[in-house]
Formats: sequence, structure tokens, C-alpha cells
Amino acid sequence: MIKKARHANLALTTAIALSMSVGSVLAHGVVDQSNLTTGGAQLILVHQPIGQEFTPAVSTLVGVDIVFRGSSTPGSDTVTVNIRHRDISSPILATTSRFVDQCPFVPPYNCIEHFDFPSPVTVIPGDTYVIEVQVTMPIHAWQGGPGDYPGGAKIIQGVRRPELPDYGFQTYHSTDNELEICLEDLGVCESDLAECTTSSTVCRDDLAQAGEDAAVCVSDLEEGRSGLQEILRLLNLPPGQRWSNYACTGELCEETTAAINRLLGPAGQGSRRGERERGGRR
Ligand SMILES: [Ca+2]
Repeated sequence: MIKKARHANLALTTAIALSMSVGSVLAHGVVDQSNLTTGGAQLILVHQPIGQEFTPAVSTLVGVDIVFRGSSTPGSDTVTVNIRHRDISSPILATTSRFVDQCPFVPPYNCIEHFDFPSPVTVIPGDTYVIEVQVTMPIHAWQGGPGDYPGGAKIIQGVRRPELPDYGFQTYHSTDNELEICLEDLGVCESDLAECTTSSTVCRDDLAQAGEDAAVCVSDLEEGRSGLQEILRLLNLPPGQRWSNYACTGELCEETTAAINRLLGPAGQGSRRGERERGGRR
């Protein structure tokens, strides 16, 4: 889980330029919530408003998969996917549409179709959101096989049906935004360290929190959300360079420094260290 450092009582300058967009890690993002099903289905057209609730674990949503059931009705139709907060009648937060061909009426009788949203949607982890699917013809059926997705219920004709198996779906989040948050944490942490004096208790608390957040953040990256190259680029560190400008004291900060240096890999020649320190932070 990504944590974002909050330091309202400190005047901060972010040491690292963070406004650039970070390169895409995966074309479709990374799966957050998943309920892939193989059982029965409901024809979407006759069950609208039809939807599936989900509970994101992370703060971004960039796309969804919808699992359609094999249909004996040939053709294709425009499928619209809307995201709403808490209730299927609430305002649309994001929408996307595209043609989807009939899911073939042959084994395994299901098709996973991906829908990307035009831009990342910011969501609140732990809150309930609704994926609504709209069609215009009786071609597509939404797979709602056996099994319970614990983070929400299906919605049929506008009514929550928690007693029924959930519809098949997956949600995707962006590692890009999370990486930016992570880098921001690291930058805030370093700014705090630069600006604080040891006489301030508030400051020391903030430093501890910032160090903890940054450690969590680095640990997330180590778990596979690759952002190492971006970190190296933003820190202007070549591979093999140490994190040498981290004027940090205390156990948490030491852990964070160690975590960053683990990310940076084995120590290199360090030829740019002096140059970097003379130049100061950007
Ligand atoms: Ca459920």
C-alpha cells in the first residue's frame, strides 16, 4: 500500500522536480481488484441499469476488464463502461465506449474485454465504486458465475443483489501515479531533513513519519512496481551510485537510506559523488 506523507506544518520545497509524467509501466496498468468468473450470465440490455460494485485497494483506476458470456446472437455493439462512486445512480466519474464483437457461443463461452479510461481516475481506497455497463442491443451478456467477490455486490435493474454471485470484472490501477506519490514522499522527506532543526519536536515527528512513508514507498517499489529507472533519473544518479545526500539521522531514516541504496544496487565507482555534493540539490 502506498502512503503519502503529510507535512502541513513545515514549509517545504520539493527537492526533486516531480511534475513530469513518469513513463508507462504497463499498457493497461496493473490489476487491483479481480473477480473472473466462468458461470452463468445476464443479458445486459434487459437488466440495465446493471453494474458491479468494487472496492479499490489503491488510489488510481485506469481501466477495467468485463467478462462477457458467449452469445448466440451474432453482431457487435457499442459497450459503454461508467464508473460511479458508491451508487449506480450517482454521477459518472469516468466513462469509455467501444465496439465489442459477439463473444463466441463456443467453449469456454466467455470473453474478457478490456476498457481503458481516457485519463486515470482518482479513487479512495476502501470506498465502494460501481462499474456500470451499458449496451444498445441484446448481444452481450455479463458473466456472473459462481463465487463471491467480497468487495461489493452486483446490481441488476438498479437494485443491489448481494445474495447473488458477482459479475466478472477486473480493475486496473496505474503505477505511474503511485510512483509520483512515492517520489514525492522521498522528496518531502529530504526537504524536511534539510529544513528542520533538532529543537523542534513537531519537526522530529514529521521526520519520523516522512522516513516511515518513504520506507513503505521504497518497499512497494522493491515488491515489483518498477520505478527504479525513474528514481535514478530524477535523482540524477547513475546506476551503482549511492544515495549520498541524505542527511538523515535516526533509525527510520537509516532504514530508508538503506532501502534506497538497495534499490540503487551495488556501489559503483562513485565518480560523480563529489560533483553531486558540490552542486547541491535541484
Ligand atoms: Ca459480493
